Amino acid sequence: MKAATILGSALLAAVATVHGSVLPRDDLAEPVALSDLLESAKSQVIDEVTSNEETLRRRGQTPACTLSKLVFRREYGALSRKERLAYVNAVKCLQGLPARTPADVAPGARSRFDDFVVTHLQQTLSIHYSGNFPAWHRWFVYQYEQALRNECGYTGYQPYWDWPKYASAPQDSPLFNGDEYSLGGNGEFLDLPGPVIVPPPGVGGGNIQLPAGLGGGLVTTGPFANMTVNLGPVGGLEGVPPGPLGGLGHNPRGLKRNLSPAMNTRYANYTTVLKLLTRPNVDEFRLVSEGVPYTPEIGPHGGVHYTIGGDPGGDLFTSPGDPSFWAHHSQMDRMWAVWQALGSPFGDTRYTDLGSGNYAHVTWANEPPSALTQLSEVIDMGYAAPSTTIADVMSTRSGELCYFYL
Ligand SMILES: *[C@@H]1O[C@H](CO)[C@@H](O)[C@H](O)[C@H]1NC(C)=O
Ligand SMILES: *[C@@H]1O[C@H](CO)[C@@H](O)[C@H](O)[C@H]1NC(C)=O
Ligand SMILES: [Cu+2]
Repeated sequence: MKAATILGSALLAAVATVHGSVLPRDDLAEPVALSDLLESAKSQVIDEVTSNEETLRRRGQTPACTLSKLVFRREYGALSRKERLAYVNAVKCLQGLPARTPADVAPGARSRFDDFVVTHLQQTLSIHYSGNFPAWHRWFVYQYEQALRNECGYTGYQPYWDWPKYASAPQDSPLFNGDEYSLGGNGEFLDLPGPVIVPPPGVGGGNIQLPAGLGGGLVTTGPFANMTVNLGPVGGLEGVPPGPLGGLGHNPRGLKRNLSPAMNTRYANYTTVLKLLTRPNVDEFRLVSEGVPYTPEIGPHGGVHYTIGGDPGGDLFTSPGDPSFWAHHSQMDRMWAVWQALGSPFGDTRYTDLGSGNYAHVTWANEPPSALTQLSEVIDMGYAAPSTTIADVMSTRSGELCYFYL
């Protein structure tokens, strides 16, 4: 049976599950429909790469992405201890390499790791709630993975954080349990009230009260205990004063986290993921993924950023300065890549359509009103890495890219 056929029926079954109110009774138990969708997406991608390869070879051309070159990013907990340690050591290596960002651009940038933080920080207001958001972050994560591999000898791929898997206790997950194979533990428990999100200046909306986390203080366990954060914060959480030079100055301080099962459960459970993957078009996909502007419905994107919380994790601008950012955004990219693959039996518009809703423009939630984002738009990596265009990264099997997710 062709994967497309299997896919079609699995997708219809999953949609029927969602619309027929037979939703999973427990948001924390993996629904069968979800594993069907994930399997279908994978078969679809393998079919696509195979047939594309055959077509090109018949024309005497050499395909860039072939089945033997296709690599799979894996869930953090699915990596062996040795693999997790190799990843952690590569991140530490990047934090030890000299920055390429000139000191007059960002005196706070002290490492190659910081180069990526600067690139994100400088563009925050044009790469979130905008048409380039998914593609921009796809290339950002890919280039970080490339830096780990090419500059730090890492031989694996960027692992992802399967949000719902650990939703009831992220602090006990392989990512955050604080053992030597984790990305460091939670911050010390400070018994703080729930954090309050403050929208960036010039952007609409009021403050949003979030549920309390289980930490708030310095990370004291695992490989990133006592890690120094150099850049930011810019602002974003009430009561966290901004750093010098709009966050680009040197502001050394310890990494803080505020891991929150309440946030994770509320914003990124299995129901959320199933809902996300069954959205019929990109505008609806984005509204689930990033939430409804200026409401407490902040979607799994924001929900998981504030599941990490703390400093710089709770700062929209400087969040890539927490090493767990990359596993979160790898999962963001996984959701997009899987959703794209699930559209194939109905045509391939998911690889070209940037939508037309509020999140499809060049400004943050189309405020002030602006043009629709174009596929030809450049994705600027600043001093961190080479730039590209949105069109080049619309598929994880196009241009330089040749990966998918297990
Ligand atoms: C972190 O720093 C504190 C205080 O400087 C020190 O007591 C502790 O041993 C350090 N922990 C690690 C894991 O390096
Ligand atoms: C699970 O996620 C859905 C959609 O994001 C949300 O409406 C629901 O309240 C969440 N469940 C729990 C137990 O928080
Ligand atoms: Cu971002």
